[in-house]
Amino acid sequence: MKFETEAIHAGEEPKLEGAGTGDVVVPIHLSSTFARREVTKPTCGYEYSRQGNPTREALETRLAALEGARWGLAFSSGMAAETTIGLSVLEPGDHVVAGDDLYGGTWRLFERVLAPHLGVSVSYVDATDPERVADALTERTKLVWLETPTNPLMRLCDIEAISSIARERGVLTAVDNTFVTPYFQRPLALGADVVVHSTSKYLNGHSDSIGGAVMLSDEELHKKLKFNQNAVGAILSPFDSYMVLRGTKTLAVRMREHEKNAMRVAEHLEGHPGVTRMYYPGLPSHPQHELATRQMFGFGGMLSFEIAGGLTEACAFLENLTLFALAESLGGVESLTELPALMTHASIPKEEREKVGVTDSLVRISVGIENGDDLIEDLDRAFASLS
Ligand code: P1T
Repeated sequence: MKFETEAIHAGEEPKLEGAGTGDVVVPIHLSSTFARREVTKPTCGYEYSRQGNPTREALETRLAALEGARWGLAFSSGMAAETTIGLSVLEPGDHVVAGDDLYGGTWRLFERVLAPHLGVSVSYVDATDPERVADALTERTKLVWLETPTNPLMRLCDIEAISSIARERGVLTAVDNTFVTPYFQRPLALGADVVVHSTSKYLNGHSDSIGGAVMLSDEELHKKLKFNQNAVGAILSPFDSYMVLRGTKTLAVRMREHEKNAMRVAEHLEGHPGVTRMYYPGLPSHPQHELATRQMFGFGGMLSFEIAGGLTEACAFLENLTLFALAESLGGVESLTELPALMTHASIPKEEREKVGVTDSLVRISVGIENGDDLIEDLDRAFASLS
């Protein structure tokens, strides 16, 4: 089946046999526990909702289908998904190679939690160059962690090249596919071992649920993740599972509209006197535009730019927008904008983030699916108010 069809049907086929009720939409199974006839085995396959829940399982089937994975697991947040991967793959003394442009919360998890409490070390490298990843691998490296496109600088990592380097050395590659979703990029088909998502973003798509997901095809690793997810309790609730199931049904149409508007906004901003640098992989001027056309089926709805001036101009611009909400997060139908340096990436020390290019004048936009004319008008008005 094609993507649009899987997005609507996978995991949600009506059950007309046996005790099935023919629901076209999977019900929200709120029961926290499940009765059984015999002490030694669960009669209907479920024991307790932390361990397994029918609504969550429907979502997990859907998510696996969309990423071309054998298994999906739905977590209480993107960070819960990342934490569970860390706990399942890493042991004290292990080493991680991570891209140097990452969501601030991921950096915080590595530096403030996994490094001090699990005793692992993390090297951050410019993963736009696969050779730098190769050079950073050591005998103790267990995991390569990539975001592509990166948050917030929209840089790309060559998933195929990096996964193949890592695999040769017996190292797992995990790709955070939150920014473009499986509609535009399928990391597992390019050789990655694990895909991670914040479903709080495009997969749910309506800025009204926090969740995370992991998709993978390795049986051993799936077992470990499932065990650890249950052990630490990092599960998505039945209600949120339903929300993400509902959201994924329109993922394809939403992503097409996000991209159409993002391209329009990117082209408009690229020539704007108030903008000194644009970051959108769909623009031919993006240094990795060729990789973008090869690795992705589209360019997504996220973009960043450097505003002329500095922090003062950036803050004034953001505060003068009326249609774009000034808010963290991304991937909802409504346009959002933010200042990574002081918002989503504030947990990274200033010197670290500036080394990578996350400056005080970097503005990030999650382009929504409103009418493009209205978006351009709002941006132009906010620029005009600066002069
Ligand atoms: O917020 P949560 O669902 O826990 O997901 C964390 C996360 C993981 N990976 C990426 C690439 C992300 O962007 C995020 C969350 N990011 C934001 C809230 C943000 O505004 O960038």
